[in-house]
Amino acid sequence: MLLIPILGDQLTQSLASLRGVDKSEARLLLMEVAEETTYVRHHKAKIVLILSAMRHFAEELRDNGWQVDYVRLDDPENKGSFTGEVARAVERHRPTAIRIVEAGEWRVQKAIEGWSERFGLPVDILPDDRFICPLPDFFAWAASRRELVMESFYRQQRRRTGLLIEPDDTPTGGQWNYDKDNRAPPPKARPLREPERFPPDEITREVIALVEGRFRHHFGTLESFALPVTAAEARALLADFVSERLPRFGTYQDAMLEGADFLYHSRLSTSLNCGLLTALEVCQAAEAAYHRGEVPLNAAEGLIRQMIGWREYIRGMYWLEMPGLSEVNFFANVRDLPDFYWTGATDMACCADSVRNTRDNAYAHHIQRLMVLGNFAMLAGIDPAQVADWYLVVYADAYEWVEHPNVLGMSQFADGGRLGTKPYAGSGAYINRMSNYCKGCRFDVKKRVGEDACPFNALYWDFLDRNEKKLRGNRRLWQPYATWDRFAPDTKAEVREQARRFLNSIEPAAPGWAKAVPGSPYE
Ligand code: FAD
Ligand code: DLZ
Ligand code: SF4
Repeated sequence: MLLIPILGDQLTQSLASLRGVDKSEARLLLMEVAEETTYVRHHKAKIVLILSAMRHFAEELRDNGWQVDYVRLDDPENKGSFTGEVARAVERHRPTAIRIVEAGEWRVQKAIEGWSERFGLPVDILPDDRFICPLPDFFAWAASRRELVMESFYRQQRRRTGLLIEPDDTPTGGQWNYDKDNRAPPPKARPLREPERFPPDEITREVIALVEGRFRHHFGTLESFALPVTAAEARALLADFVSERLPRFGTYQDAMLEGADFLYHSRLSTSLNCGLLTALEVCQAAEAAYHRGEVPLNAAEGLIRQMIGWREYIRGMYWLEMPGLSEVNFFANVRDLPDFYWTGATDMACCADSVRNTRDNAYAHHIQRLMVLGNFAMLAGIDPAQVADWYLVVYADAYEWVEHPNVLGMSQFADGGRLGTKPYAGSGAYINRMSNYCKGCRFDVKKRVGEDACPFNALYWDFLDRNEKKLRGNRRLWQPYATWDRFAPDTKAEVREQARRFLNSIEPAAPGWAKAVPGSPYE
C-alpha cells in the first residue's frame, strides 16, 4: 500500500503523485495541522481559503474513487504537524512506501527529506511539474548567466511553451514584450464590474466559524470572503477575468485607483498558488482570447509574461537562493515595522487604502505591494525580515517560495541586486502619476519639506543619501544621484532633517502580530 500525503497548496487533480497510481492500492492523506496554521499568524481569509479548499478537494477525490484520510484541525488525536500526522498514518496503514510531490517551502521540504530515515520507508519525492520550468533547467539557466535578468528567462519560457510564438519561431506581433504600452495612468472611472464572487457554501461557513473562534485575534476580516475554493469556481473566475478585465489588464497594469481594490487584475493568484488552477491553463485561455480577437496583444502578452516569466522566475530564484535568502539585509536596516501596516491608521492616503484592501480582502494588487507598501518600507529602512513576515501573513496568495523573492529581492533590494537590477524606490511623484491617491491626501505631493510635505519625497532622497556607498555605483541610479548632487548643502540638510523627524514620529508595531510571542496582546 502506498501512502500519498497531499499538502494544502497541492490541491490539483492532475498532481504528479496521483498519476499512474492504482486507486485500490493507495491511501491519500490530507492534514489540517496547527504548525501550518500558525508558523506565521496568517490572515483569517488565508486560513479559511486553504482549509475550505482542502475539504472540498478531499470530497472530490473521494467522488473520483480515491481512499482519503482527512485529518481535521479539531481532531483530538491531531499531532499538529505534517511529520506527526504522517507518523500516525504510517501506524494506521503500514504502507510499503510514501509518495509525495516536493513542497513549496524550504522548511517543509527539509522535513519531508527526513521522512525516509525516520519511518524506515522509501519516500519518493516527485518534482512539482505544475510549474513549467523544471528546477534543474532553471539552475542551468542561472549558471550560464552573469546577471539573472528575467527577460532572457522569459523568452526561453515562451519558446518552451510555444505561447504566442509563430510557426517560424518568432514572437507573435514581432516583439517579445509590450511593456511600454502597459504603463497608463489610472482610468477616470472604476471598472464596470468587480471580479465574480463565490459566496461561502456550508463547508466554507463551517471553516469560517472555526477560524473566527480559534484564530479570532489574527489580522484581517472575513465579511467579504468570496474566494474560489474549488477548481470549478477558479475556472469560473478565470472565464470572468478573460471576458471582463483582461482586455484592459495590460494597459492599466501599473495603475492604482482609490477604492478600486482589483482594478483590471485577475485575482487568480490564490487559486493558482493552492493548485485549483494551473499556470498553463490560464495562459492558454489568454492566448485563445487573443486569437479570437477579444483581447489586444499587449494584454495577452502582459499576462503570459507575469505567469510564465515572473512567476516561474521568482520560484526558481527562491530555490536557487535558499536558505540564505531568509537572512539577507543588504542595507543593514533595523527599524521596526510601523504599526499602521496592521491598523491602516496613517494620513498617507496611498498607504491607508493599500492596508485597507489588504485587511478586507487579503489582497493588494502588484503596484500597491511594490510601489506603495514595499517602497515605503525600503525608504524608511525597515528590517527586511519583519517586512517579509508581514507579507507572508497578510496575503491569501502568500507562500514563502513566492513571497520571499518578491519581498526580499524585488521590493526591498535586501539581496543586494541578485534579483533586480536596481531598487524599486520612488518618490511621491511616481505614486501621483500612477494613481489618484494624492488628490485626497492631507500631504502635498509636490512638497519635499514642511509639515504637509509628502513623506515619500524626503524619504526617497534620504534613502539614496543614506545608502550612497552601496548604490552610487549602480548604473541605473546615475540620474537620481546626479540630481541629488545638484541640491544645495542647505537643501540636503533640510531633506535629511525632514526624513529624520518623520521617521521618529512613526509608531512601531508591537511584537506578536506576525509571529506568536508569549504574553502578546494578540494571542
Ligand atoms: P495579476 O496582476 O492579475 O497577475 C496575474 C498573475 O501573474 C498573478 O496571479 C500571479 O500568479 C502572476 N504574477 C504576477 N507578478 C508576479 C510576481 N512578481 N511573482 C509571482 N507571480 C506573479 N504573488 C503571490 O502570488 N504571492 C505573494 O506572496 C506575493 N507577494 C508579493 C510581494 C511583493 C512585495 C510584490 C511586489 C509582489 C508580490 N506578489 C506575490 C506578486 C504579485 O503582486 C501578485 O501575484 C499579484 O498581485 C496577485 O494578484 P492577481 O492574481 O490579481 O495578479
Ligand atoms: C497555509 C496553510 C495553512 C494555513 N494550513 C495548512 C494546513 O492545515 N494543512 C496543509 O496541508 N497546508 C496548510 N497550508 C499550506 C502549507 O503551509 C503549504 O502547503 C506548505 O507551506 C508548502 O510547503
Ligand atoms: Fe501617498 Fe504622498 Fe500622494 Fe499622500 S501625497 S497619497 S503620502 S504619495
